[in-house]
Amino acid sequence: MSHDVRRARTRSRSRGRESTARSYVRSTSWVKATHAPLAQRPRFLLLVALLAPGCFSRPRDACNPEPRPGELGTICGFENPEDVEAVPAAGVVLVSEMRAMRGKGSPRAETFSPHGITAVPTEFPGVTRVAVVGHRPLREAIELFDLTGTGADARLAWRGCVPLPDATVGNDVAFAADGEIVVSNFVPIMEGLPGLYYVLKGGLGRPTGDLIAWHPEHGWRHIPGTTAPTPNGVAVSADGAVVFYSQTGAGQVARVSRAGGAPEQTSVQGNPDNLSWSRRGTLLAATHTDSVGLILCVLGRHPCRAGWSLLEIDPQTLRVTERLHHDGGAIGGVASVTEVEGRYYFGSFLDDRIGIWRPVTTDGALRP
Ligand SMILES: [Ca+2]
Repeated sequence: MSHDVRRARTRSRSRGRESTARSYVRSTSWVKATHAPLAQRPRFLLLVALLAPGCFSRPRDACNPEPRPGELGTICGFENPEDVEAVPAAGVVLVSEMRAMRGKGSPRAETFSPHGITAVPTEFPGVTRVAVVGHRPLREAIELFDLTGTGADARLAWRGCVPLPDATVGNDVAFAADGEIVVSNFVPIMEGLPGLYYVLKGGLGRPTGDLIAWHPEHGWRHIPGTTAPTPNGVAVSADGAVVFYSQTGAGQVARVSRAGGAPEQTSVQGNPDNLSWSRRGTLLAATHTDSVGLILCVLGRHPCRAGWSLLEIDPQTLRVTERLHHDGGAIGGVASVTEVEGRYYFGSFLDDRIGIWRPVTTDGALRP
């Protein structure tokens, strides 16, 4: 079975289905606001981008979407593809294009700035529920979609949104088995100098946020004990009891009861970003291993050649194994990974391409 790679673009004018969730936005009026002038919008890192104009490195080779086993390939044509999410039932990999991170270029009519993605089957055959962390200028919210169809006929239809609490900025999102949505609250604000302050504070290992969770019956709650430096990737265990999350600024991945408590942490190389589950029930993490290179990329160096690694983490022991390291030459600033049928796709919040890799094994699985 082949897998198309599709962009998680919203069918923005589709009418939201009736929902019993009071926090859902049923009106399409927010979507109509997408045509507001972009010039009025605050831009995260615009200031630092202006401080480093013309910071370009030499162009890279053309993308190679069909690499041989063991080679890292690339698929071009994306804008800041921060997160990737395989949906095997639909034969696709969803890609979020966090376009606001560009910090340059022409204003866009569309204001949707998707960040973390997650997907879960529904009780309706052929329908997958997709949750996406969305940012300003549209709004800070979890946007909900239904994914139907397969392959080239796969479609996303917007179904509603859950606005985030004040003074929270989401990064990644995961569903729990009972329908609760768990979100990493990265920092209180992302825009301007205050946003830069919190990112730097997290980079120094100081707490900037926590995990928050929303349920249709209870609304938002903070998960006790999860305050951390720049909480980032989120994954929930299949039974919903345990949440795993990256503490990017601390260089750690943590495990905590979904009810809250004292997290157990494991140190990893670099600064871990998004998390996902492998087919065999281990955690996959993309981690940034070149902090200086990454800062140069954030300051405007393109193409981005910041190195990264794919880590595999045992959810029981929290033992960490590095499965792949890359110097960033083909794709840099990798922030996410998703596996489907032995292929690994990589997203990057600073690049114009995603990565694709298949280990040199008979079944594509990572070696034990
Ligand atoms: Ca992330």
